[in-house]
Amino acid sequence: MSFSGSMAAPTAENASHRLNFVDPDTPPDAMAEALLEWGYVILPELAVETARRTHEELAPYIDGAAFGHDDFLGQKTKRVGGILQKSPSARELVMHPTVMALCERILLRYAARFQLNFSGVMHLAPGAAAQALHRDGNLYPISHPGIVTLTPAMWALSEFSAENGGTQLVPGSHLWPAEREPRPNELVNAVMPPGSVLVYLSGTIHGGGENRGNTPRTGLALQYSLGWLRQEENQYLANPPEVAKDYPEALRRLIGYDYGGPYLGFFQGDDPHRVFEPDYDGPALRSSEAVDAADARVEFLQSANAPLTAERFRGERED
Ligand SMILES: O=C(O)CCC(=O)C(=O)O
Repeated sequence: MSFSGSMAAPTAENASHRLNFVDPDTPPDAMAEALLEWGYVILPELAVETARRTHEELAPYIDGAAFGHDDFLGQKTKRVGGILQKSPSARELVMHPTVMALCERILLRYAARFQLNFSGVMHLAPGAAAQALHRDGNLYPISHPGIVTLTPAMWALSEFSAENGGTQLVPGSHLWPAEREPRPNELVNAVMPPGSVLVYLSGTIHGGGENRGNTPRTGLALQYSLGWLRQEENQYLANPPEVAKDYPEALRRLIGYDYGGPYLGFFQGDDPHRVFEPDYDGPALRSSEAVDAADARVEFLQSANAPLTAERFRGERED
């Protein structure tokens, strides 16, 4: 399969014709710039084998899941959460270095740490209706347009097509005024083969597509958020210490067994990582040098509504 992308800014004219495919080997700064420009990027076939294993490990849970009880959750959509405990391979996807590089460049502007916010399968059976378009950032009481609070990643575990409900997106909508509604020709479907990932922003308008085909569309949503925000999915219940102790330390920290910033989230006055080291007997500092150093680079928010644009991101690197 070949992909044609474009780094030109999205307009109503080009949005319906082109998808913002970015070669996974693109340097992370340029990838972040494309994400900030379009509000999303699709990285084709980034982790095909890991996604295949993840799908296989999650299949029994998807089979046993119930359909949604309302239109937003989808009467023909199955959802499965707590993915990390269920799928060892998903633990690799959640820490994929390319996705981490994007989160670092965007979320670490506003927080000393970023964290896993949500893990969930979104499985659209044939006949699933299109979901209402929305911005994930509306989870928090910060009006749009504003800072980036989330960088959601949607991994294609099956093929994503326009026919089977590939996520609908509105390119450029992360910078639109809140009241602007998309016209039909401004919508695109994320079309991507299994193992690809769609990464978008808290302000990007999107929603599950309509599945007009005869095979299910299965996506794995892994969302990341600023470390000082409450996580959408309770990661400590989804991954209690007796389970998380078997995960790599970097993953434990990513799901929240870490500071969210200086003085945020400590345990017994210290790094929450301490829960895995009962004999630890260091000083109870309520922060660490690494967190303090990261915090020193965080923008102190004069306003949560100052948008992060690609121009600003590019200009700062050129300075
Ligand atoms: O299924 C999808 O493609 C997106 C679903 C979504 O955005 C949601 O459930 O909030």
